[in-house]
Amino acid sequence: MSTYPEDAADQYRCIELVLETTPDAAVISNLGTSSWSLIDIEDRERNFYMNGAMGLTTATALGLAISTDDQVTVLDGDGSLLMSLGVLSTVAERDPSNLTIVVMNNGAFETTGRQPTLSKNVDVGAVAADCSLESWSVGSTEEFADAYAAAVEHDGAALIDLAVEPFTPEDYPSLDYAHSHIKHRFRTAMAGDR
Ligand SMILES: Cc1ncc(C[n+]2csc(CCOP(=O)(O)OP(=O)(O)O)c2C)c(N)n1
Ligand SMILES: [Mg+2]
Repeated sequence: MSTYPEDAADQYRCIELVLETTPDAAVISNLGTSSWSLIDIEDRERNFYMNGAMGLTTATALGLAISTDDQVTVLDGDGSLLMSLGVLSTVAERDPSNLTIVVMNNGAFETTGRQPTLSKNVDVGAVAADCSLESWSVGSTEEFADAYAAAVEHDGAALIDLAVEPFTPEDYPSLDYAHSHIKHRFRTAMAGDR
């Protein structure tokens, strides 16, 4: 059974909005559909694709956010975040103002065949708030645009629990970069203006 509303947000369009709103942000994308969408929209040097590694997207972004002043935006998945939900308490404690977490909550392990996740039982926005993290729960592309702008402006870390329709690009580009290439390209881009 689907757990997302009929009129849930469009994941692809929301990622386009992220790049339009914060064109210079470092974007850390969950493996699978988030990374496939991101690379299809724009294969930027400041994209870090979590190619193969599930459950560590937000933790990786937290480490980055406390080591740079630049905007860091995470495109996590509901399945991935639920694997390591405790990271939200650490994010809230460090509270870096340059960190924005977007949870692409499609209620499914979409990348591996749309098996249901347990996000149907978890109010991710409420969990984040309970960890003392600023959070928004939104369910449409229009609401996302406003929430993302507010989250980036917020003086502290912020999370957006975004209900999205399950989405797998029909003709997504294969993400066949070596892991070392992704790391080196990203690190060079981030260190470039230092
Ligand atoms: C530790 C680990 N467990 C399982 C997998 C297999 N796997 C790859 S993508 C994926 C689903 C990810 O679900 P979610 O984070 O909700 O993202 P979505 O696919 O819905 O965009 C799974 C189970 C993996 N790569 N690593
Ligand atoms: Mg998912």
